[in-house]
Amino acid sequence: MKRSPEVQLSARHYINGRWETGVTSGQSLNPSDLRETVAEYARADRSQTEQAVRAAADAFRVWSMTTPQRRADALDQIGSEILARKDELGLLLAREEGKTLPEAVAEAARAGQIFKFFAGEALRVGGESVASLRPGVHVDITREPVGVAGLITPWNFPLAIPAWKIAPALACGNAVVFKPSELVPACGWALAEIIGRAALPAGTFNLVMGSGREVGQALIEHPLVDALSFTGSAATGERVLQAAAARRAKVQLEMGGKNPLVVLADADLELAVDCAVQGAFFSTGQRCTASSRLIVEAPVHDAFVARLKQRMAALKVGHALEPGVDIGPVADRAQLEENMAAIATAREEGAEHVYGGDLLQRPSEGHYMSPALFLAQPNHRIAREEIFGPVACVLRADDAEHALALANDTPFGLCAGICTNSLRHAMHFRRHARVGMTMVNLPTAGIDYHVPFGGRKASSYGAREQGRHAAEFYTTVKTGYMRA
Ligand code: TXE
Repeated sequence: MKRSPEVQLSARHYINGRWETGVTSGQSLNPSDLRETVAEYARADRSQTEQAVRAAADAFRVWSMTTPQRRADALDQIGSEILARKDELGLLLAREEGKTLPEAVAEAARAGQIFKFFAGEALRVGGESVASLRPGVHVDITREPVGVAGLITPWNFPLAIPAWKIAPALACGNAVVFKPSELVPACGWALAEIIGRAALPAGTFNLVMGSGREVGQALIEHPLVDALSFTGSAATGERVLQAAAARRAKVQLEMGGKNPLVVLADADLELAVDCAVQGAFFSTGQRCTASSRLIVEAPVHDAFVARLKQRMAALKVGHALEPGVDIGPVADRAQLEENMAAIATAREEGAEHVYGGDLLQRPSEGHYMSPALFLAQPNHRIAREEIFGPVACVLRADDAEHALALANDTPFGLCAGICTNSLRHAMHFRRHARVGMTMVNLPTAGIDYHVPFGGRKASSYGAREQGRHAAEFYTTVKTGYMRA
């Protein structure tokens, strides 16, 4: 097995164009091998966060007046460097977050592609001209940058999620203060290190690391932060929303999911099982788009469960850098404990255990567990609450209409998938699933970067992320009237 390198990074904040040590420091560990410290990182307090916000507010005056070409060139340079270094960045990601090396390298490449995409978008921020109701008057509608964007990200996609917030923010002319999750500071730092080389005016992009309670809270409450984009838990999202609303800041939230994958009796069963395995268990189930509710029509229920169980037994759980591993470790101890507690609750509530859900020993000490599958009732907590681990349940549906009703019976509304060979059922499901994204004969997880991402209900709030729609959040509309 390939051993992870022993290199330990020293990750500092990036504030006003300078690398700064923290008020205190912390360590990130490799969840595949807890003996390995991945990074020693700087932790900020409120006053250091304040410095970053002030630097961004000053830089905004300069950056917001740069030409689209300048912004496009900077983003293109960042994207090129990420792509050129995707293997190295992927290795760091796999070591720090625990997703398998191929998944991690693909995510690093995705981050590069996102910067490239928004390099183009910097040139395309436009407006419209409208005939006025009054003679001799011209009306135009333009988009301007919002100001300082506070970007708060989780640990599960430590390169791609920051990229899909930072790139559109900069493309539209905003200044950025970026706070990555405490679990993955080295990935945040690696991105900042590349962005720092793109010759942006000092203060245009700032990285501050540290706790959510201190750094995150300081950012969401700061009166100079004009826009807040957050991805993480529902509880923290609620806090961000309240803080933003209290001072009328623009806000965008991406939170959890409890995404259904419906399998109808006419589906290609092999394809449906593939979709379930990929959607529920890859990336260790740590995706807000994970298929954690598998809703299966009665005639194929037992055959589906039997095949899925067989496939699960063949999945290899292990060190993220080991070739052939399908599922890496859980990202940290707290998440592993939550997964185990959810499994215990499922058993207590009477969900029928089908497979897995056990702690596993591997040659290196890490947060390993086998993927878990239960047969559940719609009222079981395993069928209602986001677990954020490799844990899925199967719900039995009487027919397609019942399957749709079960799919919508959730507080969440991020993504919903259906496996069917019927165009009629597929179209009906796409129209009536109360979510932001639908998938037909595809896993619920796995998205394109050039189209909108986001959901409804408890999953998301505010404008969509990604693609051209990202400009909705990172710009503000101005209507100009003029008599010539
Ligand atoms: O989230 P938090 P965590 C869900 C998933 C997981 C749970 C906990 O269910 O088990 O969230 O993960 C910052 N003010 N998702 O603890 O705490 C924090 O430092 C401002 C789903 O990582 O919400 C981090 O940078 N910021 C999700 C970010 O918020 C604060 C992906 C997210 O942390 C803050 C990850 C505060 N008061 C977890 N407190 C998805 N939708 O994909 C914390 N933060």
